[in-house]
Amino acid sequence: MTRSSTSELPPPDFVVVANRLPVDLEKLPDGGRRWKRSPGGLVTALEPMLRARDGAWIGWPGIPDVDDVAPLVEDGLQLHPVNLTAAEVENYYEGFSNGTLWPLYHDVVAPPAFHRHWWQAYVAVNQRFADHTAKVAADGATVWIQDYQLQLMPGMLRELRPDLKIGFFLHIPFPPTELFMQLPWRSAIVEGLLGADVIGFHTAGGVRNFRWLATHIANAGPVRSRNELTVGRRTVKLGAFPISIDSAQLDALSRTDEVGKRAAQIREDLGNPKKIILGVDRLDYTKGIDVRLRAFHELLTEHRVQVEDAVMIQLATPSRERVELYQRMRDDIEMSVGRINGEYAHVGHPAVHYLHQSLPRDELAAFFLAADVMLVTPLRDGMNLVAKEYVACRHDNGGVLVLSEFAGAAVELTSALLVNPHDTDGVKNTLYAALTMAPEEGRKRMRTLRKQVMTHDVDRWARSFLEALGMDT
Ligand code: GDG
Repeated sequence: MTRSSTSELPPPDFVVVANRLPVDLEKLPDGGRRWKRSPGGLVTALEPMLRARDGAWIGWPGIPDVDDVAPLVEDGLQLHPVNLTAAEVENYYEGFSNGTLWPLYHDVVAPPAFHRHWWQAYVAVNQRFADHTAKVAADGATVWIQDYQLQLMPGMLRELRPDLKIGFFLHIPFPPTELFMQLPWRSAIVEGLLGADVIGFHTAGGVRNFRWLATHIANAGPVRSRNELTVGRRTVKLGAFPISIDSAQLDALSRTDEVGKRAAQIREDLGNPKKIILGVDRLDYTKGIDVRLRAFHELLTEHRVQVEDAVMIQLATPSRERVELYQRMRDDIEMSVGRINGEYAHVGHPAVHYLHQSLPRDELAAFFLAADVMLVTPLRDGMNLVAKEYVACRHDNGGVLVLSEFAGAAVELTSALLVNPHDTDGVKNTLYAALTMAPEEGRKRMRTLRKQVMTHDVDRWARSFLEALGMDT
């Protein structure tokens, strides 16, 4: 990694703004600090375009109260840290973003909390991001703002810099209007978003919900077409841009000898069961981990599945651990795992293997390759990349994907076995159908799924959004 100061570079004409930078700042025991890469799908997709254009990324470096961190350049990419105080992390991030917006936008599967001091922090932090971006971006630059933490920013930035092209993409669902209307600050959010030239959602449902709100509770004028609104003298485009993964890279990784051998080893370590059932999620109450544990438990209780034949693995990445609701949910899930194992495990053969850990990417690919049935059962999910990653890893056309109708991915992955996660009998019977599916039908479905995932990757997603914004990709 080559690093230098940003003062040597021209102002960027392509800027990505997200709550987090693609690198994390870490405090060392000796009081020093160092940067650590935190690669995610978004970074992989946007990095080549950012580097090709002297691009910049603006975001929080992940630890509070560090206002002395200078911008840096990493391999040609400018990184601009925005500081958050410890109180702002609590009120803007854990509070308004994850305690109000996250549950509200996920169909209130947990009750959202409405606190005025959380909202005030959200306004202040969005303004800081807007001020910072206004200073950094070149004349006429393209600015792409990411996700629910920064919904006020498009409007704030337009006030400061009307010359910019501003795009906004929401990574989580945009909720039904009746639920959104609960939000005391609903008009401010819709008007903030309308500051963008293009507002992107994962699905057409999100577009519909937003269009209704824009014309009923905010300052949008007549609808010019299904996907265009008039706001003052501007036209705001709305669109469904289903995000994806780096499909080719994951396909190649899963074809390596190392991953193939590791998948075989996992199977052997589990005692060569006939079927391996897998779940992979951030430990979040929206992901429906409890739903699939219940379905598996009932299949065991009804003797339709024997523990000698089928084993379940749940990989749960630690997430939002400071939030009380997440701590309680973790306890509940761990209690269910304990109960199922208490009733059905044999010594040396648990029914459910549960890992509350984050695993390296190649290890994850090996689990995908080893799993006969992949259970993706969120109560609501913007897209769900895990479903697409599973498909990308199945170069052998093996494996069956069980997918919630309430994940954005269900719009594209129609050859999965689709389930309603609120219907326990439905999930249970579908899991049973997946476990007993004729291999030829499984392969046929997987081939169709792979056609979709391999041709619709994250690069295509980014390009289609940026082209809608008028950028020459
Ligand atoms: C939000 C929206 C939308 C998980 N465990 C490990 C690990 N992961 C990786 C997965 C996947 C990612 O994390 C999770 O992505 P999801 O899409 O499933 O879910 P969210 O984190 O909730 O993402 C979602 C997404 O944004 C993009 O717009 O699809 O709807 O909620 O890539 O593989 N990665 C590694 N070790 C793990 O243990 N390395």
